[in-house]
Amino acid sequence: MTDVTIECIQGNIAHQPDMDAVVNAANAQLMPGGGVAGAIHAAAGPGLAEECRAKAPIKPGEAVITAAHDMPNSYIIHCLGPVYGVDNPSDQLLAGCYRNALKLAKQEELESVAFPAISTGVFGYPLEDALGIAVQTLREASPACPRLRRLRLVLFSDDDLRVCQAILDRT
Ligand code: AR6
Repeated sequence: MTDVTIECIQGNIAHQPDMDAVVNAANAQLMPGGGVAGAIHAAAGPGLAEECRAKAPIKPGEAVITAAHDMPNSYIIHCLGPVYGVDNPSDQLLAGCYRNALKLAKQEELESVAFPAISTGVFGYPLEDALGIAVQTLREASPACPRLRRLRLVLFSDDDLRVCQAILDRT
């Protein structure tokens, strides 16, 4: 048994000051973009893009970790989600993002990590399917991280939050 809690909230992934790390729904070049990547790079400042340059590119399903720069967290974990229906098998690549993010959390002995709904914006992954994979993968992988206590899924809208809460309640 694990005592890792998984919660979901409505909010902005760039404003989660009580978490050790936040996860970026990155692009392959780890550069500023729209959505989550735009919000995180804006909050972290230009030092983040500079650090990212040496770590890019990454492939769908992969994750890399950087400092959080001007953000109040200790780290940012950058995941490249699959473009739905283009990067295949999309479900396994999406699960890989969450699994690889937790491997980095284990390596850095993190206690808390906040995730956005990776791939469900520009990359087009249907929200309910993506969140089902997120919850299942986090539940499967978190027992291997002895220091981990809290996982948070940060949804951008109240509607998305309701979908996520229903998945957490029934699984
Ligand atoms: N906080 C929490 N969730 C957010 C935020 C935020 N600040 N902004 C958007 N979302 P996306 P992807 C939600 O497009 O699909 C970027 O341009 C959003 O409603 O950020 O993995 C990158 O540069 C959606 O549910 O990520 C890449 O090129 C989810 O977060 C590409 O988009 C993910 O939306 C990555 O696409």
